[in-house]
Amino acid sequence: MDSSRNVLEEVVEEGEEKNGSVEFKSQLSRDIHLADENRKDSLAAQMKYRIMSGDGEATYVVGVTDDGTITGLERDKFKESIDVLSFLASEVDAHIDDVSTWNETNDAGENRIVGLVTILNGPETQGNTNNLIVGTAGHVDHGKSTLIGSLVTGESDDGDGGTRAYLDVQPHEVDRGLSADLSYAAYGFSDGEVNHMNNPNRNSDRSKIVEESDKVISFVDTVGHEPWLRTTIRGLVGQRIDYGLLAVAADDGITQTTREHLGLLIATELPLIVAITKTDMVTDERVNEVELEVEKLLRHVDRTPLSMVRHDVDTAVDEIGNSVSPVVRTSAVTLEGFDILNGLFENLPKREQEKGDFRMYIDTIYNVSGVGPVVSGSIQSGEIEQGDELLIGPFQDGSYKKTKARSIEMHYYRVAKAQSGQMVSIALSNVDLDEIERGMTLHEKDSNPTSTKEFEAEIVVLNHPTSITDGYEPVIHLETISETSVITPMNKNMLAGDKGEATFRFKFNPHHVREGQKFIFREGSSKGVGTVKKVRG
Ligand SMILES: Nc1nc2c(ncn2[C@@H]2O[C@H](COP(=O)(O)OP(=O)(O)OP(=O)(O)O)[C@@H](O)[C@H]2O)c(=O)[nH]1
Ligand SMILES: [Mg+2]
Repeated sequence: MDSSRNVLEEVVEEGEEKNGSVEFKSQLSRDIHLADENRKDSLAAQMKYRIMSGDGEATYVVGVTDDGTITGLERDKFKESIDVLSFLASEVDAHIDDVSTWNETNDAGENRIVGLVTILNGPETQGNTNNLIVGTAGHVDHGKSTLIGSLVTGESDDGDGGTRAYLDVQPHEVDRGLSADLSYAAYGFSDGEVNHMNNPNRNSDRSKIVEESDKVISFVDTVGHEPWLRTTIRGLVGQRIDYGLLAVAADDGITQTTREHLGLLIATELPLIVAITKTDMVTDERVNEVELEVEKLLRHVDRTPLSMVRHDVDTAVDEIGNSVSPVVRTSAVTLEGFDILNGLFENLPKREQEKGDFRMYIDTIYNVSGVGPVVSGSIQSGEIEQGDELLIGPFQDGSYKKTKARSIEMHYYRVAKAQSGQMVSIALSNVDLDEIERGMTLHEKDSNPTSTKEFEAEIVVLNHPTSITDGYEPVIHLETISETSVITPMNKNMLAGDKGEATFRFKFNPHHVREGQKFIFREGSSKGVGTVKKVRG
């Protein structure tokens, strides 16, 4: 128990003054306190009043009844109460500055939590702008999730799926030992120290990383299992990834999936780090052999391998780019190579960011009860501030609709502002959950966003069993858009390896498409990459 418990006792002793800045709450729940507009408004008004009474600072005592009886709350209910307070604070342009907690044992001998929450007027300062987004790729079971799990926690793996559990959280993933959806994790650096997480599944651990680090590394962990290629592509083209991290297991070596994922990373022009994983499982000779294979493969796609056995982190940081790719030997069991990876992530620069109007492609849509729809994705350009009016769309008829950013979070950490290259979740108002779809965009309110059904592109056919002719209907993956299109090549009958021009028409919905965007198209085993040349409307 915290020795400063007398702080709590003093506050409780003084009680809730009618005109003061202290408010007691036994419990706050989304369903009761946020679902009803009247109740929500009056709680927000009360908070505003408390903040004013305290000259910009209010204290909420959570787990204590109006008359000062300390009842405490179970962990989940306490957390939900804090979430509700955080939401109310954002409604009145304030933020939670600090939460102190104490453990109480109730009469039944159960462990309960009481907390003192300090709320300050004004929005929170900007979240971490110094950040990197790293996307994983590689064959199924080659150790992607394990590498990320061990990196962010600093814990070694048992070689039997121990640390990937932090990334594979859905029951069917745990059962089968396969990642089935994208997962996200983060760790950070401050003053040369690594800030690890104890448990990446705990939202509070993730928000702490953002709060405490000078630089935050966010990972998008993709999936290696072939049937989920669509998800892998979504992870690699749908976020503003700064670096790709390709895992190649030292025992299996390079596989067809390795080649395929490398192809995707190269097509999207991402700088790349190759991690040879599981070095603890094989002999040194075998590791050398796999590294040679990797070097050969990289040269084949016009990248120069930079062996981290022979070069240091500074050299890699200077040289990495679209031509040079560092190759690092790693083991999640012995933690070989982890210093090098940490050194790289701490020092690698973020890719250049687009300035201009705010724009974000929506990746995932959540419903948070009492709050409404929350969308997540990486900001493509510009800045966003809590309270900004935005446009969302395009809808079926090509139109956009007004919405508003009620609040913004980075890895569960509430921020007042965010900018291009950051991965955020944005709570929206004036729009219904079932109207929003992945692939839609958010824009600054006066930016007049376009909507497109048809565009011209320059394409390269990577793999196609026969020849591409009119009427071929591939799925286009462009940012977070993934939709069937009808292709009309300018030069008929393009074969694998051919370069040319083609027109694409989305089959169902219009989307926001911009000149210069890169995309991937595929149907079955055939694939190609393209660059948008002209948007036709
Ligand atoms: N010995 C040893 N085992 C490892 C290492 N890295 C991963 N493993 C084991 O390899 C298995 C597969 O690892 P995952 O991290 O799930 O592989 P993945 O690439 O994420 O697989 P998918 O997400 O399904 O594509 C797990 O049982 C891990 O414990 C390592 O460095 N050494
Ligand atoms: Mg995985």
